[in-house]
Order: sequence, then C-alpha cells, then structure tokens
Amino acid sequence: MQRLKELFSEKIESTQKEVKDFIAAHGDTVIGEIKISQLYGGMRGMQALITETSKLDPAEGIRFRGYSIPELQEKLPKYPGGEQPLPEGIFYLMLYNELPDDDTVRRVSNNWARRAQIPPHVFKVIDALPMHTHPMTQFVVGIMALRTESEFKKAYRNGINKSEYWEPTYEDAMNLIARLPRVAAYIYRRMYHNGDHIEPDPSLDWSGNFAHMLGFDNEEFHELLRLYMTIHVDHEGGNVSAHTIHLVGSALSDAYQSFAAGMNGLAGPLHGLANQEVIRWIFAMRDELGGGLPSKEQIANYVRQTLNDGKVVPGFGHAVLRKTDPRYTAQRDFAQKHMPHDDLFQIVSRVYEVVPEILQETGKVKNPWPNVDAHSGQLLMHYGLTQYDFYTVLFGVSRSLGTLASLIWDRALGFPLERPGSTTTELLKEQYGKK
Ligand code: FAM
Repeated sequence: MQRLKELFSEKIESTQKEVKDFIAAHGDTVIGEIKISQLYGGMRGMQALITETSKLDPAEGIRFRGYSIPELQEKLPKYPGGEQPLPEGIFYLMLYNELPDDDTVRRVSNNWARRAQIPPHVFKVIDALPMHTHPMTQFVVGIMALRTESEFKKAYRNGINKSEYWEPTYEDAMNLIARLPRVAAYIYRRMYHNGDHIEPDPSLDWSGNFAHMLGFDNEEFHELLRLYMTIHVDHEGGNVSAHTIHLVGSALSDAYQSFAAGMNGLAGPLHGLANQEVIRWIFAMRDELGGGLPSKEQIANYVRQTLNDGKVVPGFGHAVLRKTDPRYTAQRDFAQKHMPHDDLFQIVSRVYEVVPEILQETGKVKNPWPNVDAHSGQLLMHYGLTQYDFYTVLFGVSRSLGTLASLIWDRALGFPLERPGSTTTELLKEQYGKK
C-alpha cells in the first residue's frame, strides 16, 4: 500500500474508537431544540451533521481543523519563493488532521500527478456538448464521464466488506481530485481558446499545473490560484455543495456521483455561481453609470435599485456568517499587495464601503457583509481570466479538496444512510396549532 494511504489507514482505527467511545458515553445528550420556523426556514442554526474537516463560526469565520486562514498562510508549506499555501497542504491537514511538512506536501503533489491520466472518452463526451453549454454543466458531465474509473463501483459489485469502504473511496477521491484540473482546463481552452489545449506539466504543483493548463504562466497568477484553491476548499458541512456530497455519498453512491451532485448545488446562484454573478452585477452597474469609478452615491442608488427589483446583491450575505468573510479579507489583502491601483479593485472596495449599510437598512438581511464571492472575480479579471461564466468551475475544483476528504472520513467512520424525517403543515397544526 502507498505510504500516504498507509498513513491514513493508521489513523482510522483510533478515530473510530474515539467516536465510538464518545457516542457510548454521550450519545443521549440533547444538544438543542428544533423550532417550527427552522423547518420552513432552511434549517438555519440546526446542528445536524458531523463534518470533521472544518467548522464555521458566525462571528469568526472558517477554521480548518482548528486553523484560521491567516494561521494556515503562515504554517502551511509554500511553493519555492511563493507566499501562498500549496492547496495540497490544506487537503492533507483536512484528511490527516495534522499539519504537513514540505516533503509531505511534495508527496501529495507527486501522488496526484501520477493519478492525473484522463480516459480519452471524457474529452469526447465534453466535445459532444454545444459550445454555449455553461461551463458548470460541462464540468458535471466531465465528472460523470470519469465515473467509468470508479474503484468503489467495482469493489461494491465484487462484494466488498463494509469495513473496507474507505479504501476505494480514498482511491476515487484522490483520482478525482488529481483529474479535475485537467477536465476544467479542457473546458476552458475548448470554450475560450478554440480548443488550443495545453498539456500538463507534472513538474509543477497541482494548482500551478492547473494555471499552466489554463494558459497562465505568470507566477503571480500561480500564487493567486494557490490562494484561491486553498480558501475555497471547505466551509463546514451544511453548505449546499458539501451537504449534497455527504448526503448522496451516504447512499454509497461513489465519489464521482456524490461530487457531481454537489457541483450541481454549487452551480446555484445563491451558492457558488455568485462569483460570476458579482462580476456581471458590477459590469452592469458600471455600464449603466457610463464606465469609470462610480461615486459612492451612484453605487448606493444602484444597490437600492437592485433591491427594489426584487433581486439579491451578489457577493453579500451568508447563511451562517455574521461578519466580513475572512476569505474576502484574504483576497483583499492579496489585491492590496499586488494590484492596489486596479480599476476593478477600486470599484469592489467602494462597493464594500456602501453595500453593508444599505442591506442593514432593509432590516431583514441578517449578514450584510461580503462573502468569498464579492472579491474573487476581480482578482481573476486582473490577470486576464475574464470569462466569468467559468469562475464557478474554479470554485468547484477547489471544493473537491474539502468535500472529498470529508467523504473518505464518512466511509471510514461508517456513517449510515442519511434520512431525516419530514412532516406536514397539517400535522404540525394538529399537534401544535391549538397552543
Ligand atoms: N441581497 C439582497 N437580499 C439579501 C441578501 C443580499 N445579498 N442576503 C440576504 N438577503 C435577503 C434574503 O433574500 C431574505 O429576503 P426575503 O426574506 O425577502 O426572502 C432576507 O434577506 C433574509 O435572508 P438572510 O437570512 O439574511 O440570508 P439567508 O441565510 O436566507 O441567505 C444567502 C444567505 C447567501 C443565500 C443570501 O445572503 C444571498 O442571497 N446572498 C447573495 C448571493 C450570494 O452572494 N451567495 C453566495 C454565498 C456564498 F457564501 C457561497 O455560498 N459561495
């Protein structure tokens, strides 16, 4: 068995025991109550899942196995001469629950490079799609086309013992993570560069190779993509993409089926598609206001018009966060360091100054602050990745790291089929309506 896989298998038994003992001792402890409003309101605030890889605190933001983004920017290994963490490092942290050293991160990079072969039929399936097919649709089709390679599917058919489910899931997850950049780059080059595809450079790290295959060899862009791929990996377990992947996987659907389902959730405008919607909204505002840097008042009027039209202001708000998203702050810091005078950065900054107060004025927006999507498009635009319909694919490639690490643990810990109950308004009225 490979060293990385062996290292993981050595962690399973102790973690299984820890969880088993904890449930035995505290399984009957009540940790909260459920209100009727939560059943109609998207289950906000209901602790209903176990997701070991990360936890989102409304007041502080995301922590990955207890570490904040600034802590990881300091502690995780970087590319030689680089300042941003290598995404291989945060994956290792989430799966193995320990900080990796340079050598371990290099081992993950090399492992993924060895796994990155794509069966030719995958490209043929993508090429069969009309060129105007949304990149996220092409991405999901590509993921499902890769499913022919599923180790779990094969193992289950051959009668695998449930105690070993984690192993083919590990293989599928590592293979899928390794192959997603190539599938994503294929879609990008097909749509925006006349199918002028770029071969992988296995000497590069996972994210650097992704940037290379997209057609960007600017080292500063490689650094941006390492930051981007690191901060989008996970956001605890209840967001639509993570929750879907966990739920579908609980039926013993394999990593390909589960991840494809999650990517359809990520493609929703209220979730991962918001990164493209932010740029579309800013460009529409800039065009309507005649170009250049809009005044704060002009932006305020445009925001109010958006709200009056019954639309959301993309990039602001969050179902859990109640402060500026630290993933936004990390991107803002990068922009301030590398492109302080970028025109679009000036607009994004001014939108940040204006929007929260107006959203607060509505009296209904619980979190008026920017989320991860409010900044990401500006950074990509700066380096020439201007095709914003593609942005959610980048988000999806990164999200594979957290959600598939989590899926491996779901199988390793033997999590059962997920099956919450449902009720009806009629029954609730009968039961509680008389009070
Ligand atoms: N612009 C306008 N209205 C907003 C808003 C925004 N940015 N954020 C929340 N609201 C509204 C929301 O639509 C709801 O209105 P109604 O009562 O009329 O339905 C009200 O404020 C209460 O909503 P909430 O409790 O504050 O937020 P939710 O938990 O229901 O929704 C979001 C959270 C993220 C779906 C919501 O903030 C939103 O639609 N934001 C804009 C889209 C976006 O940026 N999504 C990306 C989120 C990001 F984290 C990600 O997943 N990548």
